[in-house]
Amino acid sequence: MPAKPRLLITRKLTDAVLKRAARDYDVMINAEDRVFSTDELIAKCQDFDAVLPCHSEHFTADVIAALPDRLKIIANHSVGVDHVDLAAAKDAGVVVTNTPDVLSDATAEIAMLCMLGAARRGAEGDAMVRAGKWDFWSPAFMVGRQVTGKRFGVLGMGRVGQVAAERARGFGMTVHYHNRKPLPDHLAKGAVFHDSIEGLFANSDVLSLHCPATKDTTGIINKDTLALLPDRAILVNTARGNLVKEDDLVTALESGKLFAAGLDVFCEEPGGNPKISGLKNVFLLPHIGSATEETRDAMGFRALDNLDAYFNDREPGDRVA
Ligand code: 8YV
Repeated sequence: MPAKPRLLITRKLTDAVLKRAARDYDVMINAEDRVFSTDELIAKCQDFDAVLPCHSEHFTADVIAALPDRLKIIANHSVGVDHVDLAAAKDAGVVVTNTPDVLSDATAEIAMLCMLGAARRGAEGDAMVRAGKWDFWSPAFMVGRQVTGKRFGVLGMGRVGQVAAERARGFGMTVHYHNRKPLPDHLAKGAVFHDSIEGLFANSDVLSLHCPATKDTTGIINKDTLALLPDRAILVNTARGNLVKEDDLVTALESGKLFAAGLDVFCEEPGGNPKISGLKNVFLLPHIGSATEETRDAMGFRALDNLDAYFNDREPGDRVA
């Protein structure tokens, strides 16, 4: 690399990542670690050759149009890229990269936590003990659903979905999935392929969402598709909130059509949905699927690997636009 390229890092990354970034780039960080408004994001980007954002920064077509000519790469610290208008980036000649693989284990762990928390009434039990309201016990007390032997349905059997399936097998579950195409046997590992979501949903005692948020998948969980699930199924979402029509989810949780839901993501973030958090049969987390020490380092390093490639005239390994 000639002179150090100027790099804007929009959120607080780990010390190890910032140390490496400062070694190789002329770095500006967001010391307050708060989300920039759209105007701030545009203004901040003006003096930079590259930006390393999180999913909290929205690179809409308008933002991309307002980027300076010198800024030619958005190296995301996320696997999801629904916060970036990829078509607009491509038209503007701005390279976009993401961080796949390195967060699959952490996110699959959170999917298991959400599944078990929902099935075994984890939030309800925790709240009761914490509030000093645990004053009764009986064999009929706090009885949940067991996942052993049940069917784990994966919508989107990509990298995270495959690890989640592997973890679910550890609980004695059988795996069903829907993708556009069946996986080769060595990746499917015996999981049953369904060529339609109708087929998958009808065979999912637990349905776990692992597909990206696109115009085709927005609202894919709605009153019609929830009706396809077996009665008393469990929904797990560690992917993106807008895959789910939240009002329809609330109705299904209130009616008992769904036994419970375990959710790490919401349409409104941060914050969540008060109609959902008012229910007993939910286990809720604040979008922490990839939030482990190991994975935060690995995501930051992967984003820097992509930047290093770009600034050394190599194709970034994780280019998505
Ligand atoms: C992150 C995520 O929390 O990678 C994604 O798509 O949603 C999460 O892993 C986040 O984007 C971190 O920047």
